Amino acid sequence: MDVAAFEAAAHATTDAVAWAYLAGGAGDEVTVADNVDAWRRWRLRPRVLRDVSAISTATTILGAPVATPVLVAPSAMHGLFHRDGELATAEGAARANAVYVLSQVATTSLEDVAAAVPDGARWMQLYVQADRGMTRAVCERAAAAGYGALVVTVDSPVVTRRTRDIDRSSFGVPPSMALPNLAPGVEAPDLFAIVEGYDPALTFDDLADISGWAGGLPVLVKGVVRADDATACVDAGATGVVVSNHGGRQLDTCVATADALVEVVDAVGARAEVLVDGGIRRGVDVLKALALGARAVLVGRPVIWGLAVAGADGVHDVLAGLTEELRTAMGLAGCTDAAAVPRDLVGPPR
Ligand code: FNR
Ligand code: LAC
Repeated sequence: MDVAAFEAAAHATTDAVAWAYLAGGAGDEVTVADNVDAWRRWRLRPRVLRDVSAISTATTILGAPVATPVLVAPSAMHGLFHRDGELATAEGAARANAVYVLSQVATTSLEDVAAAVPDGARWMQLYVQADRGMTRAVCERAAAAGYGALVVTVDSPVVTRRTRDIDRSSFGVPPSMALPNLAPGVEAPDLFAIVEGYDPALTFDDLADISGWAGGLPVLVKGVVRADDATACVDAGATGVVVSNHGGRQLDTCVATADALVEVVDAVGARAEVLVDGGIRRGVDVLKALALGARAVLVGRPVIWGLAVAGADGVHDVLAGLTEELRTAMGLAGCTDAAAVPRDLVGPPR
C-alpha cells in the first residue's frame, strides 16, 4: 500500500474526534494542503546514462550513519491511534531502520520508548515550559535514557485555533491515558492547560541552557521557516534546524516548507544540519528535499496512518515504502547516493 492508501484505510478505522485531531490544522487549513502541493510544484530534472546499478539511501545525520533519510516526526498521543501507542511506532521505526523522534506529548514514557529503539535511532522532542524546572527534568531524563539529540519545537508560543473544533469541549486526553514526559504523575492531564504552559517568552538565548541540561546533547530547533531565524538559531548554538510549520497546525497560510527550505539551506546549510517536514507523501518528495539541501526529512501524519491501520507493521510499511520509493526515484533520476543529491536535480517550482 502506498501512503495514500494508508490514509484512506486509517480514516475508515479511526474515531471521528481523533481523526479531526490528526488530519486537521489551523485556520482554513491552507498550509495543511499547501505543504503537500508545494513538493508537487517542484519539477525533477532526471539525469540519464549514470550507471545506477548500485543505489544507496544511506546517509549521515548529525555525523551518524543512517540507512534512510526518512525519520519519524514527533507527534502526540499515539495511544489515541493504537493500543500499543508509541511502543508500536518504536518497533515499526526500528524495523524500518528509521530514526524515531519521540514527542514530549507521548502517551508512553520516554524510558519505555528508549528500551524499544536502538541506540543512535532515538531523539527527543520537547516544548519549553514556563516552568523551566519541568523542562530541565525532561532534558535530564532524555540524556539519561540515551536519546541522541533534542528537537526543540518553537512554532507554538501561543495556543492556536484548529478549525475542526478541537477545543476543550470536544478533545482531550482520555482518562485512561497519561502524558508521562510532559505532566509526570498527573492523572487525566488537561492538554489545553499544558499547551498554555509553553513559554511564550522563549528566545534564542534560551537554547544554550537546554543543551546544557541534557549534558551537551545536540539541539535542533524545529519550526523555522526563515533564513534570519535559522542563522540566529545556529549562532545561539543549535546544531541544526528543522524547517517546519508543524504540518500546518499552528499558523495558517504560513509558507509551505518545500518553498522555505531553499532560503534556510542557503543561510545555514554550510555550518548546520537542515532537516525538513510537512507534506512529504512520496519518494519523489524526499528526493526533492535532499536535492534542495535537506539532510533528511521527517514524516508526520503518514506514520500515524500506518500506526492506526496496522500498528508496528503499518509504521514499518509506511517508512520502508517511502524509502523504497526514494530508491526508485533516485535510480530514475540518475542518482546513486542519498548523501550527495545534486541541487540541479530539481527545477524551479511551477
Ligand atoms: C504533530 N506535530 C508535532 N510536532 C511536535 O514538535 N510535537 C508534537 O507533539 C507534535 N504533535 C503532532 C500531532 C499530530 C497528530 C500531528 C499530525 C503533528 C507536528 C509534526 O512533528 C510535523 O511537523 C508534521 O506532522 C509534519 O507534517 P506532515 O508530515 O504531517 O504533513
Ligand atoms: C499538536 C501538538 C501536540 O500538533 O504539537 O497537536
